[in-house]
Amino acid sequence: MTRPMQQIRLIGAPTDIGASTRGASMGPEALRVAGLQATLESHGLRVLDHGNLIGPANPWQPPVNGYRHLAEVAAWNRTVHDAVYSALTAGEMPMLLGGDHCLAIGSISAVARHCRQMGHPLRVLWLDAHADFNTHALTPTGNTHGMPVAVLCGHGPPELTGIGGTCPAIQPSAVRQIGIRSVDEGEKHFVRQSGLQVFDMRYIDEMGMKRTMKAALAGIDENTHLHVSFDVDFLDAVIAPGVGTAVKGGPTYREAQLCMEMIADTGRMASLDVMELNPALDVRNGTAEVALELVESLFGKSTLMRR
Ligand code: B3U
Ligand code: MN
Ligand code: MN
Repeated sequence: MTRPMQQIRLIGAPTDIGASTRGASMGPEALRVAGLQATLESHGLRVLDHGNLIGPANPWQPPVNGYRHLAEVAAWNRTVHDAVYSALTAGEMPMLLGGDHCLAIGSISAVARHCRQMGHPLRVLWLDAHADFNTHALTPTGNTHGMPVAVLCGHGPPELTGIGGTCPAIQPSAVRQIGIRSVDEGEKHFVRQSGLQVFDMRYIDEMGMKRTMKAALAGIDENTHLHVSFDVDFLDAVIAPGVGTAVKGGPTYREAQLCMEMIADTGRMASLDVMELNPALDVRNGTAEVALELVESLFGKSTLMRR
């Protein structure tokens, strides 16, 4: 923990409006109970908890035209957009506490808007078991937490693609996906067609996490705004059972830790989402604790002084 630190603004988004399982709405509180603010402060970071955003309840209805709860998803994402954008405008580092991953639409569209205004190149690191690149035509579930990357790249309904003021909010070339191991059939073709750079588990197995992260971070410079969208199901299900859609065969604790440390080493992380934590499926809040330990690594916690 060496850098002079920007203030971190915690923004809770307690909803599971885009998810397939209820319970991610309790994610922000689980991170607080695990000691998020005090732990970060113990490393000398300045942290302000802005509390929870408010949005529509989850009506738990079936999909309509390939989307579940589109109006409510749009409302939540507009609110998240505004909260993240005002943190960035205030010069603070937004940390969005999800909530399901559909909320990355609001978060990253705000980050992209800020980057356009400041003239900063944007790099999005998408840490996830899933590509989240479905559309209403491709989705097997209608759940919008399987769609945020596609929406941000301009593929989706205008009430979502337009939230950040410009459609598309980002280009696929800004994104690096890491840890991917569950992609639906139609989604696979669309990922390939879009040119997204995906470092899937096979890549990580063959190359190791060190080379994976070197490749994912290549090309960033001192102007780059690095946004990390951390879906907790990125982690192997053995260490992180408290997520709605756990998938076997993910990064181990050690691989995930190295991934986070290498991100920290860039000194460029300027916004963060911690998503999909589901305390209803967790054991003694252990997944929140693991997520928090990895967030500490993201902010530069290391075993020894680094040269
Ligand atoms: N691809 C599936 C499953 C899924 C995506 N993201 C999560 N689950 N968390 C879908 O529903 O689109
Ligand atoms: Mn996700
Ligand atoms: Mn996921």
